[in-house]
Amino acid sequence: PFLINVLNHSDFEAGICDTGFIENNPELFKISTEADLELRLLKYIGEKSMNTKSREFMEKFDVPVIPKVEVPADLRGTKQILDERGPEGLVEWIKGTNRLLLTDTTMRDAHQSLMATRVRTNDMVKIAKPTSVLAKDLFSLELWGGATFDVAYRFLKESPWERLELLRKKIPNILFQMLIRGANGVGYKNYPDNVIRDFIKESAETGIDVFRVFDSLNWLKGMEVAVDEVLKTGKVAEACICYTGDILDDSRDKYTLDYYVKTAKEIEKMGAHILAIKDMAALLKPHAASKLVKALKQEIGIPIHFHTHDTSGNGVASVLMAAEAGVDIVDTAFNSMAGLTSQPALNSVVAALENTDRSTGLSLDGLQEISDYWSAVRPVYSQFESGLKSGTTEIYKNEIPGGQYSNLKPQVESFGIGHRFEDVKKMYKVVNDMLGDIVKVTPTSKVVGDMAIFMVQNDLTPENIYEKAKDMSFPDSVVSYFQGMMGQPIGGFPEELQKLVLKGEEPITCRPGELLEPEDFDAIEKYLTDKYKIEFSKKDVLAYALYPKVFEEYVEYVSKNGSFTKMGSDIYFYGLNEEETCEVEIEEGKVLIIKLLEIGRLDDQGYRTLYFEVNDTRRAIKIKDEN
Ligand code: 3PY
Ligand code: ZN
Repeated sequence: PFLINVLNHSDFEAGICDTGFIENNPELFKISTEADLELRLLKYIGEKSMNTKSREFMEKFDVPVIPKVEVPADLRGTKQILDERGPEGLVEWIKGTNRLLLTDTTMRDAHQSLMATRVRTNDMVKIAKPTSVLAKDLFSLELWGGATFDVAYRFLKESPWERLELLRKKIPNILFQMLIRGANGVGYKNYPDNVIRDFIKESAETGIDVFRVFDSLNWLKGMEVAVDEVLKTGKVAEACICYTGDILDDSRDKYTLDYYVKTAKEIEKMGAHILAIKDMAALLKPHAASKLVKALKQEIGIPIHFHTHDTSGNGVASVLMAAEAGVDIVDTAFNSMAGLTSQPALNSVVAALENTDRSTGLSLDGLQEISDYWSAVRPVYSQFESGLKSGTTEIYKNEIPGGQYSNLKPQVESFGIGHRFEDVKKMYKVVNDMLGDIVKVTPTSKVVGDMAIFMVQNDLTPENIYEKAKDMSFPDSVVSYFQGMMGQPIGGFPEELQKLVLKGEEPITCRPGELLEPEDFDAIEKYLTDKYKIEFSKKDVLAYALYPKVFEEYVEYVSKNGSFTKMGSDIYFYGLNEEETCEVEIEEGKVLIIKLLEIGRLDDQGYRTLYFEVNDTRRAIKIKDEN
């Protein structure tokens, strides 16, 4: 690139150059970083174009239409209510509102549960402004937390913090909500208290308003630190009862109506502003939803927010019955991103309640445009979908959470036993029974999933495991669970199995945070700065504290290959076909028009030359053919 800059320089062309030419023209080097950016971009697109098997699907992608909107000068929403009146004022407002309030989960749980959390920031940012106008009467947008943090760094090579900042700028009027796994933060294990506290502080400062906090065993101690910290930030603390079992089935006596009411009362006592019923595996049947909400409404005074999935096909029915029973807020997703393992359909709920006393106040025309946008975005991610084509009542048996379902299949495949997915699902229930019927949600759902895969892989059964697995080491998550590092399950651990897994090690019974040394953030910052010779923010340090390996791999990837966050997702995943053109924004306002002219013949070293046209200039680049 440097040589090109020299040759293109006007002084050089005019022959006016002496020995000071290079020293006097520092821009020669500046342009070279741009050329370098271009080179890395072509390399990325070239590799995808040549080596992605499913590139032929490209033609089927429609260009998503971004609705045109005028932003009114007085655009207001729930965010302004919180900012002006504080969380207590917001709670009063919710209580005084009779319309059913809706949360849209498209940018968090919906894609987590449908397509393994792979939706990229770019696709979210494009629809952000229209969402702020056309869906201004939503209660909140759930768009952060859960698995999005990890997946953004790990698979999409983008910063989840940057995603939050960008969305916040474009949506100033609707509450932003995140899911936080209590002491497990946005990870799969307990973290030291100062990691949880500082993470919440930083998230609140960056734009999160409503923190939905849960514990994966409904162990209230596991939520205490997180709820306490949210209360300190002045944001909204929404604490969960995770729903499992079936309150309509008298033969299941572990998770009864009384159990949920008692837990909800304790949550109210903790100081939570809102109670969430977190039905992560879509087990709360319509009549059970009505029964539970009615009972809770009688026993607690804080608003109730209902979260469910549609895996059984009963999701909208459960939402409507909860609404009739007086629930305040429900989670839904725009229709094209709803249903099955995702949330019940937002537009359908809005339509169903029009002209009733629980009418949502949202306008269907605008919501349709947003749904159409997501409908065109979705096919790009089809490679990550689970293949589930219809609602299934089998979920009432295996109790697999929606967010885990779309991940479980690739996980099973990665162990080379993809053909035994059905066996793994059956084993999931067997393992749950072996553990004494536990609440299953991240990370305990992963414990059950990992253990189920381990059992299928090794032909283990509840009967032969004590003999056959005597000398086997169990998956890390299973060991950590039995050590007590994810908290204490209701009814305790099954002792014999615990002994088999721990092999003599003593489990803990206190809160893991009491034993974990506080994280030394300054030491992390020093380590990262010394190693990579660039500046790291508190956000980066927290990301490292949560996911050291994943974060470092992200830093290394971006410094080696560049950042492709502004590239359209079709190109990002599939590259270009010959003769096809795309536009890529390399920085704010700077766009490259890239055409793939031809993929050349295979040379004897296994490389091909790819010919591109970039803003009318021809470029050639050699790439290894991995096919
Ligand atoms: C998560 O923890 O990511 C979940 O979605 C749990 O339901
Ligand atoms: Zn969920």
